[in-house]
Amino acid sequence: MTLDQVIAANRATRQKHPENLMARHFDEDYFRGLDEPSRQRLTRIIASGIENPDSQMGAYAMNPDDYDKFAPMLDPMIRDFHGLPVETAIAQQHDWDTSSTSCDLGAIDRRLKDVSMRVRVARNLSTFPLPGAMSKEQRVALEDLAAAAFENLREDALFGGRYLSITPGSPHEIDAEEYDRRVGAHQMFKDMSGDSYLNTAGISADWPHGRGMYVSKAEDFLVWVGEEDHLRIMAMQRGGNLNAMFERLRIGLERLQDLLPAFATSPSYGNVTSCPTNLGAGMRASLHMKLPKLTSNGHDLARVKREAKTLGLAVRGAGGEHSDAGQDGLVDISPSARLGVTEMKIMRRLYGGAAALWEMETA
Ligand code: DAR
Repeated sequence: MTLDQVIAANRATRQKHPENLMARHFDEDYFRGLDEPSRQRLTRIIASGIENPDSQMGAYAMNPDDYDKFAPMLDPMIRDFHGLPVETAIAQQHDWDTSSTSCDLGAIDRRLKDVSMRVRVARNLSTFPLPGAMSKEQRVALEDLAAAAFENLREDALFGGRYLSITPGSPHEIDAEEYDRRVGAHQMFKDMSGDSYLNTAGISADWPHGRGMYVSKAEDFLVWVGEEDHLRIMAMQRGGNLNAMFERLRIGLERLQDLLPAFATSPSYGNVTSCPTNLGAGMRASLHMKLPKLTSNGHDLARVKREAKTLGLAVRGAGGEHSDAGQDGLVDISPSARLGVTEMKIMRRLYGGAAALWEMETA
């Protein structure tokens, strides 16, 4: 796209889609003032928000240093999304001390002792471009690095398992039937090549090369390779004890950190991720709850979204982004903030928010 086409597209999007944060914060003078190589580089970062005007954020970083190099454009969008004041310095902190607080939903109500819970962190290796700018060879090289690291976990008491690749010809390749089964079990990620946002960002390019998933024998520890970030490391379980799940993730993350090149981080934004919505802790913690009263039996999420927002929570269907509520009003709730909050703050917010929604549901 030419300079004038980018400017014209963003002027139109600002009118029709005010929620598109990239268009909202697009600074025409800043963009004109860049040299041509920088303008081309920034155009790739914001291409998804230009081609998909209904985007929420509208940008994906292509290289770990994009957030620092293009801070005049990206920082205002990041602060707007994460609710951070313009005048304060951002300095992401981390706290994984699960012994400091007890968050067991089963202790609130026995009906909450067996909910589906998941917590994941996004990590990118500092030695590669981010997924939007990787070549097919780089995607496969990164997968090979990850698979070699997983070999060290195969016989581990807590995390022993196997790597399942969907790269054609990989020594770990699984067939289409097992891939579909793992997607149906909400373990493996779906075919990304149908996602317009990821396609225009280049993140789904070369599908399915360089993609796969490590899964523990207990199926309570998974690592996605080559999805929206290089790695999505997650713990999951049915239960109510958030502490045990976070602790398993903490230990698993540390094991992988010792086996891989350094993760990409920023002094301000903490863990560097493809999408600015995941910066900071890079963490999405969620659980599924049946809230038939608050969702009018799953037919209307307006009230539960409104109530959840006051608790710092986002609500979506149990089938993932852009899905509807399930049977009996089954919804996925998760803390919205990921930047400027620690891992333990996220765990406490999920626990407290779930307890408050349950109280409204059962009042
Ligand atoms: N298409 C992106 C989605 C932002 C949040 N979800 C992610 N990163 N999976 C948008 O800007 O709307």
